[in-house]
Amino acid sequence: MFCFQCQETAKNTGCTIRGMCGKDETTANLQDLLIYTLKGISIYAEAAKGKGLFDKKYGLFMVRALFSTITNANFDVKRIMNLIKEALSLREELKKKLTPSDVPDNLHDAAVWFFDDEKKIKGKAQQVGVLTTENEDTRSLRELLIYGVKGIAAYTDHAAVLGYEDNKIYDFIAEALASTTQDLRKEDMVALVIRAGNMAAGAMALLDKANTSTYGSPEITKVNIGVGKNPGILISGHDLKDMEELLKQTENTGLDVYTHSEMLPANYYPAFKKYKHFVGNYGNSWWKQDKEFESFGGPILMTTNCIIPAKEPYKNRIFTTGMAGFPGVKHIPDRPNGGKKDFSEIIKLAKICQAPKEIEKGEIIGGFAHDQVLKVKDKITEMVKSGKIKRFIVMAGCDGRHPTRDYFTKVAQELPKDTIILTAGCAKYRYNKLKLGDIDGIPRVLDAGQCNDSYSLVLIALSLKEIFGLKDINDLPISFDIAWYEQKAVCVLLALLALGVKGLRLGPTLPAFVSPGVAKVLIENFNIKQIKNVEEDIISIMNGK
Ligand code: SF4
Ligand code: SF3
Repeated sequence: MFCFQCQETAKNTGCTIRGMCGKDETTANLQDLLIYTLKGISIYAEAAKGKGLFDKKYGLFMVRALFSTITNANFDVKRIMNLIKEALSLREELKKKLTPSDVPDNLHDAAVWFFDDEKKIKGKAQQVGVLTTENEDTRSLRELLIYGVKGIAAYTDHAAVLGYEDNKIYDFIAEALASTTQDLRKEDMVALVIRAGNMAAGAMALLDKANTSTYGSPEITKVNIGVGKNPGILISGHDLKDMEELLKQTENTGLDVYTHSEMLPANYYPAFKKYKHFVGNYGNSWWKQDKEFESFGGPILMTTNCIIPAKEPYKNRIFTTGMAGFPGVKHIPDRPNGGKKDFSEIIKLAKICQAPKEIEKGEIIGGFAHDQVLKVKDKITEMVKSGKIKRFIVMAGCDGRHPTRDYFTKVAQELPKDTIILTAGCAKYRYNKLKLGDIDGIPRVLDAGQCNDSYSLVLIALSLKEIFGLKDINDLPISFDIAWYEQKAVCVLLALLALGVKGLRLGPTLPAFVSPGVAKVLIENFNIKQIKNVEEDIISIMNGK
């Protein structure tokens, strides 16, 4: 196996024996083959362009399959194997719809390979990995594009679950994947990466529309982080439809519902706040789940990433659904057409569990998505003009295990008191429980929501640019100090670059999949920097550098 798609990759070069995330060799190789087979579908999708043959069915399948390969989403060999078989059958179906003249000569192997024997499929899976692209810069650009596309796919799937789809996104995903089977010039590959950034912004906008039209605009909310006396169900991941159905099915059962990690922002939505048994958030970001799931005591529902290999104390209480999966962990099947998921097994189990063990007390505040922040834009503008707010620092992104991520806690603590931190994603857990105070009633940490709600931060920045009559977003008193871990953060990063953000800091390390040659392009065009140390970075940030 060879996998270097996330920030925790071994030695910051690549996982080769087993993933640092716990992914085993067979799963890693099969995920490579799944991507490879999606490239095959994409080759036919490109050939079918403009004929209306590559319809939503294929697009949505590709999106869900890509989602299953995101870090910490799905470790289940059987599910990945089934997705490969389905991909092969959809590829053949699409191919049959084309006339021979549509199909290019010398088809790439991704478009023609076929086995139905699982042993042979596993053999094939060993031959199609990332390292088959020999040129380091070509490999780097292809993978940067694919990882951005994986993030786009995750957000697109969430929007589709709520009934919001956009064919343009499906078409782009097919174009991007097909491009990685061609020998393109570096400039053309870079251009595709930038287009992926635009598409990423589009996917986040679509998801924002889906979420806010369905559940209302997030509201500024104090979220309880303590526990009640009833047994509870803990829900994690990013899928709001699962949240809705769980809340409905647990009403009047005597059970409480708590969010974990990236589900925390569900607490900000009017449609969820109305449930009395939705009592708050339990715990921190994904990597603390081994301890927190143990002390929670009740069932846990993982709707998406980040799941880590399930530990003994809670192995029989954890469930996956959607594209999440782990071998030996019970999976709640997809909702039937027009129907609902059935969470009755989780509810039954919760009733015989103990109430959660308290690990902290108090409240945290969030819900500063675009709608709420833009309502007070006049006040914010005034505070910037009068010098009460000197600078905004966007510290969105992902959290991770590595101790060097302390950097983000320390930056939050040591930034001057006249700065505001804008955040989204699970990166916030590095500082959202610190007492950082407020500026004239505006908290110094404004949490917009999940990682996809970075879109809100972009809207806020673009609106401030208008208000101040600036031509360039980089002329605003805003700095970007982004924490990354998995591929959704890559998607958010590409969106920021496509929107013209320059001088962004990224950490704790630069991605292993960015070759020195590609790093040079990113530095020359976007002045991307790796985080250094707290003191130097704060000085530079405050100087707008
Ligand atoms: Fe390694 Fe990350 Fe890939 Fe897991 S997802 S195998 S930790 S690079
Ligand atoms: Fe976190 Fe996995 Fe990325 Fe949605 S839950 S931000 S790491």
